[in-house]
Amino acid sequence: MDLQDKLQALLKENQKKIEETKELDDLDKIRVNLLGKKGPITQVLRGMRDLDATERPKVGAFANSIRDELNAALDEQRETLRRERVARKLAKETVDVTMPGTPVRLGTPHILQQIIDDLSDFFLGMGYQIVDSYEVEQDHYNFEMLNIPADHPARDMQDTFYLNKELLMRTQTSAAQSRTLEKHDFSKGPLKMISPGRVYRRDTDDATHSHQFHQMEGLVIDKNITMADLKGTLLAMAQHVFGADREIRLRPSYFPFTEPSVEVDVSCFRCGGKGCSVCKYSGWIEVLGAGMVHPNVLTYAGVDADVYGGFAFGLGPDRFAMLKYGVDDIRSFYTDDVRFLEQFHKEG
Ligand code: FA5
Repeated sequence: MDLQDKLQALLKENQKKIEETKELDDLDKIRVNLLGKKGPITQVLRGMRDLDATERPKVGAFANSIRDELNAALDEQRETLRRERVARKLAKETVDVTMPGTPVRLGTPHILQQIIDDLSDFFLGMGYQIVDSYEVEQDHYNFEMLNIPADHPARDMQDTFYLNKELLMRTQTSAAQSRTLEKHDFSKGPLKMISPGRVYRRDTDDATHSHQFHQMEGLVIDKNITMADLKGTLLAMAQHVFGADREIRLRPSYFPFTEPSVEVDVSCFRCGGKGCSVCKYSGWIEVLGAGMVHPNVLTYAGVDADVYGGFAFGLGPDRFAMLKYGVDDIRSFYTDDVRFLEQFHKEG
């Protein structure tokens, strides 16, 4: 067999092999074996040394055309295999839009937010407006305007984080009182507001204290508001949150911005007032501070204290949630353990 026949046979045999190759990797191997330095074409071309000088260019040109044909066959098969591979991948990744989806686990509002939302709904229903106030507050509104001057001992119980001499993290939502009073136009009607939000104190964290917690302020100012209005409002609120059979009692207390001031207890919802571990066997649970707004607070805010008066209260949603759901550590609300929070899943 002369060289040309050998090359022709090589082409035939390999064209078939290339067409039958199913994997791109195998195709690469064939290319290297066939056209590489040690491949059969190179071997055949080495044989050209023995040819006549006149024959060499002819055989050389023929060898090149064979190599080109083999390259073309390789390229074509590569393209075919690549297309097949893409088609296979696409077929595998086809999305069946009729399949049911993977259910997404829905979250739920934080239990403290649920308590705040529920109380807000309750007070909205009684005609209160909801006021959002500053967490970074001026000493002026957090203390001075509430009848707590710089040297007042009541400040000791509410030490906080100071940003500078005048700015602090508010210690009580009562700071929202004067800001709202200053702006309120009494010719348009009474002021009835609640103001929920975070407050901060330099308290040491323990089971019942947190350095940041929530409060909800309530303030009602009009003509002829009496303590009976305060008591009626808080009784309705306590029955809404803790159950229709609840009673409340007021005990004398002291806040610089209310006079008289009271602590409000709710009859124990666990034992109904007989005495149990929840109410420490007293039948009552302390839930908030309140009182009739001190005339100084009204005067400082530019409201005529001889004409207007009213009541204020400040409650702690964290403590409400602890009591209502028997949570024994306030820190559970802030450590974001989903296993704890999921217990308060709210449907819808
Ligand atoms: C006040 O902060 C008054 N501003 C409340 C008030 C408003 C009285 C309007 C009169 C008129 P007190 O410091 O007691 O009061 O806090 C009120 C409530 O906040 C407490 O009953 C309690 O529920 C909650 N609280 C106080 N300190 C903490 C704390 N470290 N961690 C969690 N809750 C707290």
